[in-house]
Amino acid sequence: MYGDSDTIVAVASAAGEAGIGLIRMSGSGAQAICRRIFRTSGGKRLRSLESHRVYYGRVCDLVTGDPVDEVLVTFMGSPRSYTREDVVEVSCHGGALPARRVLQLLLAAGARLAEPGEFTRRAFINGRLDLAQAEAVCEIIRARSDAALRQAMQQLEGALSRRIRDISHRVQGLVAAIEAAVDFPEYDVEEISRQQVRAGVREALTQVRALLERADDGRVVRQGVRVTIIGKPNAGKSALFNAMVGRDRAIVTPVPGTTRDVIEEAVVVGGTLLILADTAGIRYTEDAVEGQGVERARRAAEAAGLLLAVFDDSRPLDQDDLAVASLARGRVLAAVVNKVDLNIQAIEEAQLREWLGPAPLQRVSATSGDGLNELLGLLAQLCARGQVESCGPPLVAGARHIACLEETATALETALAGAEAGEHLEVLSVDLHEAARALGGITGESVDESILHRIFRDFCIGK
Ligand SMILES: Nc1nc2c(ncn2[C@@H]2O[C@H](COP(=O)(O)OP(=O)(O)O)[C@@H](O)[C@H]2O)c(=O)[nH]1
Ligand SMILES: [Mg+2]
Repeated sequence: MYGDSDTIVAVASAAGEAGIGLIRMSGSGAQAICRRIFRTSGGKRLRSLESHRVYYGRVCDLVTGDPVDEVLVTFMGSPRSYTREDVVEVSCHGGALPARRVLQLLLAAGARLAEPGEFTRRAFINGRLDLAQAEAVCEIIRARSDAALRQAMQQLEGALSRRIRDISHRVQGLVAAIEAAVDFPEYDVEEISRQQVRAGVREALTQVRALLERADDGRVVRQGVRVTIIGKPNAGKSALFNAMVGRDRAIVTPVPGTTRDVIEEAVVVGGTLLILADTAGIRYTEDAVEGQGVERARRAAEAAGLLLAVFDDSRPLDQDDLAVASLARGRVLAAVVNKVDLNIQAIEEAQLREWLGPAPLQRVSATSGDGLNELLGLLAQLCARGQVESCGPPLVAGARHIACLEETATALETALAGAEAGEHLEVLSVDLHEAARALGGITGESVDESILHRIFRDFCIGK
């Protein structure tokens, strides 16, 4: 179908001052439109562009012919391009104006402004990427840690798609076997088929469940884990937060109740993105402003995937510590005994362990840095165990895949229960068709326009 679409154009580089600006154009008219505004360094118009060649020259005004910017033009002829259509990329000088001027000229010369994600959408429509791969493009752009980038790259290279197709082939094989049995009942293959179906469905179900388990880890990798630091006033929460973030982001003071709002920073630990949140101290208070801070700390603790409960080793445990411990108990957490540099050892650790249950405990000094690396290592371990929940609303991609996989699992479970209950093969076939359809939603073989619209609307323009 590529070849007769209209020609879209957009600025693909980020706005603002930069070395280079990139304008991208795709569609059957890309070459002709580009030639209208491009002149070689000798001032000539080109009669045609050769595929996969770079041309040096100028972009000139359509009406006056005045030079607008010095550029490099790359032409990638269909189907050897990102969209499989003819693609032209114009590299101009960076900064706010040049790219915008080139864009305006290309629009005036006959291109249309691309919608967000429209290039990738065309790559999908033209069969260059499947839907899971197209979504990976968006995730690569958004990746905030090495682990997230690696995962998105694997998805782009088709790791997820291959697994899905594998399962899909298995399910379709079962459907075919059932249809054969139903079409040739005289061969009495019914019983054999039923066993074959049971075994096949079980294997497919195992594969789907394995993917679902990994999907949760994937969510953690992509979106990071919210780690909330709680503790009574002056336990050293802000000092610890700063030490972990590596600079003085939160205000540290000897006056209790200084941190009244929740402060957040992202750090990458062991390849996982942690969203660290510093909170106000937890204690009973009559100060209205500080009271609000305490309330917010409680809410931040509730939203956390992992809690860091900080206790001050220079003071004996008290009622405020008990309040902190009860908030933390039963959650995924690391207990931190802080200010070990003072060597006061006022905390009775047995008591603390009793309050907290089986949480790991790490002794640190936020000011000297003692024990900090061990603490980070501990956090990385806790995240890697996969018990922690990721933060934030799940990205469309991840959530969509999980929903499709869950639908698949449900359909397979129904088929399996049916097979075990001696249900007619035709009935099982309906469930298997449903499973195959749900799987196809991930790779985009069976997906409707509204879903495509939702996916690509979240892309940036020019991608
Ligand atoms: N000696 C020592 N002092 C600390 C340590 N951590 C924090 N402090 C001090 O304890 C006080 C309270 O720290 P801050 O981080 O503001 O506590 P928050 O109320 O829990 O945020 C400040 O005076 C810090 O300098 C530590 O590890 N060792
Ligand atoms: Mg503080």
